[in-house]
Amino acid sequence: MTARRYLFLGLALALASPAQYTSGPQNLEARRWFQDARFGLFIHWGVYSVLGDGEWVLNNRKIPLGDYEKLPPQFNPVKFDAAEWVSLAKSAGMRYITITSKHHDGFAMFDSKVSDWDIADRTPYKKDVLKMLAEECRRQGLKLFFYHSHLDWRHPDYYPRGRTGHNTGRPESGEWYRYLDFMDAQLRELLTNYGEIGGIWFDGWWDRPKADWRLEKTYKLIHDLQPAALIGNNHHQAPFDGEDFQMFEKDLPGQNTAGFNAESKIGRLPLETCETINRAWGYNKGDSRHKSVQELIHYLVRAAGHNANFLLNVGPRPDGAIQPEFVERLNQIGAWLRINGDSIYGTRQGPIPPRDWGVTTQKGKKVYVHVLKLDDDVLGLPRLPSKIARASLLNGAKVDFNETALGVLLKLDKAARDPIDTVVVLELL
Ligand code: H79
Repeated sequence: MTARRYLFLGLALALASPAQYTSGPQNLEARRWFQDARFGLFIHWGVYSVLGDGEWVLNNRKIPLGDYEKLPPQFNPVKFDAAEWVSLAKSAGMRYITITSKHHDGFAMFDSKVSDWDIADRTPYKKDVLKMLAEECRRQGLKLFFYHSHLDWRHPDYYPRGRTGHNTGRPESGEWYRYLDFMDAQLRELLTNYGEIGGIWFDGWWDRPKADWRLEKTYKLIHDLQPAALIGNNHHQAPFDGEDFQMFEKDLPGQNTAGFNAESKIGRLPLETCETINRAWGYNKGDSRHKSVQELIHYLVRAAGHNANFLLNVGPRPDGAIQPEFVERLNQIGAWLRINGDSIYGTRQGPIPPRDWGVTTQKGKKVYVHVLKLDDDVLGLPRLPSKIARASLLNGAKVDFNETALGVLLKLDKAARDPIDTVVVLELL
């Protein structure tokens, strides 16, 4: 092609394609904050919690909507204490909370004026729990994000239906764009009435991957209302235009053990991975397979080594209490972070990519080598970008090392190692 033709093609493309999203300084600053934060609390809480069988119960048990509508009158979380939840997150070392404003059942956990399918109108509790949490987060210095489901198993205008939510007894009709208007109206409420919000964590796009979700309009609404709010969408694809972070469900970036992430190409945005403590997101009373503290810390450390945040989930009970198995684990992770936090907060992925033995993180000239698994008393590393000035454990104890043209050997005697994570600090020249 001639240069003129290229120019013409370029012009045509520029005119045909909508303006690309460019994030402004407040948003870029919020992204840096987000990456530095590294650890957040995910909360799945809704009227489904009453049944204690996870957040998918409406769909899984094929409950007719008329029956499901009997749940809100039973949802009365008299033990809910926003200060207690936020303190728990804080003592776990978490820097933000992401809570379900609306899950796939469509129930708004806030006082929505555009629907009566919400906590204020349908439950004896009546209070707006998101408002209480937003105020408490501000008081205690945590950021609050909202998980918001695109997918809606109850709204009559969520039509044509997607892959799920077919057995709730809705008429087979509806106005798709009216549904999108409704969703935008609720998002406007969430970004207007709760002060500064960390961002929106979308889910459920995958229910109708071919639908016109009008994301551009929705994303613009959010960014116009709050330029610093970060948008992420759990669509399991490479990031779309207008998004500010990329998340991975139940997998580290690049992995696909849970089967959701076959198409999740890693983009250039800040990354986050989310995981449950037992197997359920929403409260599941029969699920007692809780991951150990060590497993959860390893997940946090490996996430940081993949340059990703870790969003760890709890599903509170319908009465507002968080079960002791969760509380215990969160407190123990917090105790670990109070000692080892320098190697996690404010770091980015280190110079050596994730390995079987562990990962590296980095902050300035400090490389943190997280040794999670080691059979011998020495660990061999490939050459680093510059020479090592000093090697020590986080508590200051010296670590012997041998640096050659081939790489670095660290001497890590069993007695000096930590059963969870031996963190070696390499200060580079
Ligand atoms: O909120 C939690 C879950 O309820 C939600 N995301 C987390 C954070 C979630 N929804 N769905 N899933 C997780 C997994 C869904 C899997 C399937 Fe499908 C939906 C299997 C079949 C329909 C998506 C669409 C995967 C295949 C097709």
